[in-house]
Amino acid sequence: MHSKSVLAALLAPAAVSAQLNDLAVRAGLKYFGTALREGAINSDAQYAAILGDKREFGQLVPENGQKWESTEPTRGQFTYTQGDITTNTAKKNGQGVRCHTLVWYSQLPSWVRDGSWTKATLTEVMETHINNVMGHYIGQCYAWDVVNEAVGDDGNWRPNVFLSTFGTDYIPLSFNLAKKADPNTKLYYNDYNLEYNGAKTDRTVELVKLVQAAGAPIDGVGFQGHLIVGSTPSRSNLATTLRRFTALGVEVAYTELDIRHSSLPASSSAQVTQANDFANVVGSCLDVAGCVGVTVWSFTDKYSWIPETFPGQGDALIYDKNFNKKAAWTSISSVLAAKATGVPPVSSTSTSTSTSTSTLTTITTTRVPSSTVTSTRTTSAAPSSTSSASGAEQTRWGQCGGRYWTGPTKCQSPWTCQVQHEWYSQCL
Ligand code: 9MR
Repeated sequence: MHSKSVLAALLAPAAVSAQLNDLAVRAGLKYFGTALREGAINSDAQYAAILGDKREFGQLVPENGQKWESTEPTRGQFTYTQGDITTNTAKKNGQGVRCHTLVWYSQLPSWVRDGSWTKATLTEVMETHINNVMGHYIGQCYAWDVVNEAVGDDGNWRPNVFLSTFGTDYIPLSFNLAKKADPNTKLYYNDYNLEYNGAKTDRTVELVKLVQAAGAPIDGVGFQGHLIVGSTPSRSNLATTLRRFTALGVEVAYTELDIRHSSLPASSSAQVTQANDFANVVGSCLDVAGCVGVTVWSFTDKYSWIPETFPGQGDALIYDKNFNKKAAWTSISSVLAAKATGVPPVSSTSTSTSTSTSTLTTITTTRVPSSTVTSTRTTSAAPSSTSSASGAEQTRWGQCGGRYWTGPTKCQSPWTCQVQHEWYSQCL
């Protein structure tokens, strides 16, 4: 290489893509992550390629592989085949891991759930389980969801074998056992519907105080973020709710984010709403010191728990079933880039000068076409930063520019390359 170009390469800023984890880190978060579906990673190469790109997802969570029914289906017999899929994938790709979950009423084998226990015998069972599982993954988990979903939807303590044996004492007990098993990981309480700031949220505030009052360690609260398009709270209300917990001295994160359409197919305006809902959730995390990251509960509509649980609903994620980036992906990218660069999202088609949240609303609206999205795009959703522009034309919705972008800069007709922000131009 010519010495001048060597020098130029050395002096160039580290290549940063406009992908979500890179932007999230530049925006001050620790990661942007995704759940890993154990059944898909070895059978779906496109899924594996996007999930394994750490510029896009800096952190993985096993969707099911570390749960009690997977790790200790029979008393005293531990198996890590499923859980290791995630840690091995993360290791291979240089990604971090959130670990999920230890003490939960669901996906709990019947030998625990239906056993007849005293405090002493159930303590022994919990201690053995926590020691083994945390011991196996020691040093690999940024955080562990120690207790999951201990509060019912009505705000009362959720009935389960742990509550009936110990009362709420099982909660600080679980955190104490976890601390002994791995003193260096972050210990989280994790639940859904905390975002609405209602009775369930109040009880969860009480839970954190109860653990702290018992002298047990708790480092974080996970907001699962299983939300509904059009019913997602505003960015400022979400931030207010997150702050109820950071005020108690714990960190917070969105741990299982998805925003489902309640009927399908989603109209184009519902897709705009979904994009704005995602931007508001991610934006609220950016607005709160102590919100460390966002994890989506799978990234593609091809693999999601929702249709099984809520028939007729879904398309709740940021890539569609064919691995095309959705408007929701773009809106998240915009809100992260705005924070990363200190520049509110701007659009060549927007003249708004209002605050970043409402500007984003305007911009996102301009990004989504009036017809139903029927993208036929087949390009990789994670374009390589080393690919050449060499005359190739990007398809509708694809990236066509932005700082450090080295992929195609022209769009297929009739789409034109529109600047969304410094980091991202898109064929629209
Ligand atoms: O996504 C998980 C799905 O594959 C399982 O069938 C389901 C069983 O309960 O659990 C799903 O993940 C849940 C997570 O572990 C805890 N919060 C709610 C998630 C969605 O149900």
